[in-house]
Amino acid sequence: MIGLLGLVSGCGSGSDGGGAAPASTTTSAGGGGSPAAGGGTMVEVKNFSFMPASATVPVGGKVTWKFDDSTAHTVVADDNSFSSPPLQGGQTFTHTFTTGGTVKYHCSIHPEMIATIVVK
Ligand SMILES: [Cu+2]
Repeated sequence: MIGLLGLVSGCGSGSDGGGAAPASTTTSAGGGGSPAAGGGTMVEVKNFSFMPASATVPVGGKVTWKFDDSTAHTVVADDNSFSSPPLQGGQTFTHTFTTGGTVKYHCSIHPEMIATIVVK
């Protein structure tokens, strides 16, 4: 039997307006290198906050942060299990969560920007 892995997050609201940036960031972290097209959870970094501030992903799930603010932000786990460089202007950063638990993270440039990923 083939489990129907959800195309859950499908197409958002249509009027998204010109996302022209080709997300061809060279990831250093080995592996597949397919752009985070299928699946995964998107967190927007905008207006000095993470939206949603708490996101839930399954173990093995991917979270992609999209940096849509006019100033650079980072995504850094409080336990330093992952971190991004400063990003902005529509750039993205993806991390795969392989262990269950609650991961708190923040922006190292603006420490008041905090949020949580729940992995289960
Ligand atoms: Cu920031």
